[in-house]
Amino acid sequence: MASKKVLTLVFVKEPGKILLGMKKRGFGQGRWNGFGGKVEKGETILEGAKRELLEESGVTANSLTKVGLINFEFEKDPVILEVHIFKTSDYNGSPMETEEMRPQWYTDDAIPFDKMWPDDHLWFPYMFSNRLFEAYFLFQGMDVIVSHWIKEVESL
Ligand code: 6OG
Repeated sequence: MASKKVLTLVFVKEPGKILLGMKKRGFGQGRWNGFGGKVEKGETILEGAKRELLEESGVTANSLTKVGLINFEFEKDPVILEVHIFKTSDYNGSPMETEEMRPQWYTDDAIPFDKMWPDDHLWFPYMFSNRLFEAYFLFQGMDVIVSHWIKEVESL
């Protein structure tokens, strides 16, 4: 039986640029990504998203905007990752390096997709044009997308 793990992923956005973090350890190590992790028992998805952003980047989000929802499946792994993606331009604090992440600003036209999860370049255009989306990706290992779909949605 497939089980689900609920995770969050948050992008800090300024006009023309986006904050990414180099994952220094654990799942996705060596790749640039947003900030996030598992939602814990007793907290909402939004609370989990804000907590992980603060823990991993030192940034406090006052509000978060929904971006998309992706279900990731990995061949031969019964666990489905349900990742809730948000962005924020409404935050306090300056990004700082933590044990988990090394933050760095990138301009919107110079996103390092070759050093990110291979799904990202497929759905970043939705985020950048403010189109809400749902998506599914089936991975073989960490580098190969076997199948996927993405659709724009009215609400999440
Ligand atoms: P921890 O296990 O470190 O949280 N995540 C993914 N992000 C992208 N862009 N693509 C994927 O493709 C991902 N799979 C997981 C969710 C892991 C963090 O990595 C994100 C979490 O923010 C497979 O707690």
